[in-house]
Amino acid sequence: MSRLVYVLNGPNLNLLGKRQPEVYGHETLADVEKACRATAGELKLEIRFFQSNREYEIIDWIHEARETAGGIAINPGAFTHTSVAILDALNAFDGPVIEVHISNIHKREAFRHHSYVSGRADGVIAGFGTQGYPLALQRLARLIDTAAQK
Ligand code: CA2
Repeated sequence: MSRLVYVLNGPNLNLLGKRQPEVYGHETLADVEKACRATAGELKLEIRFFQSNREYEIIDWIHEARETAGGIAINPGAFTHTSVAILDALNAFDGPVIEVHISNIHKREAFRHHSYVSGRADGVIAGFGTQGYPLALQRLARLIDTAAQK
């Protein structure tokens, strides 16, 4: 299985570290990408790191990942709670998928408690702050290694 992992980020995550630090912390998305690249290096993973405010772009990256990648880490942002289209795209991806949320969505408003993406994700990380991203990569590396041994 490919050791390429897509790290996908949904709408408004480009504002990370710039607004609402009480909810999402002080780290920017560039900081998150840097941390992911460091962890990926340790795990011998290659990563492609993307953010978009457009649902179709996230779907297109998932389709691209079908051809190239061994795993996906995804923070779908608010599309988590609305997007059957992203769920459908993930259902067409064969490798492991880890869903990441910076905040603990279960401690927040009721409309954030349901995730369409969780219907496909092999694991969900929520409320670990931006530390959740490197943790997701650790889990993906383990799942990719295990699949390679079979
Ligand atoms: O906790 C998460 O990671 C979320 O996926 C973030 C989404 C939210 O809609 C989900 O319910 C939970 C929102 C991302 C917006 O990020 C911002 C960051 C800084 C300032 C404003 C928005």
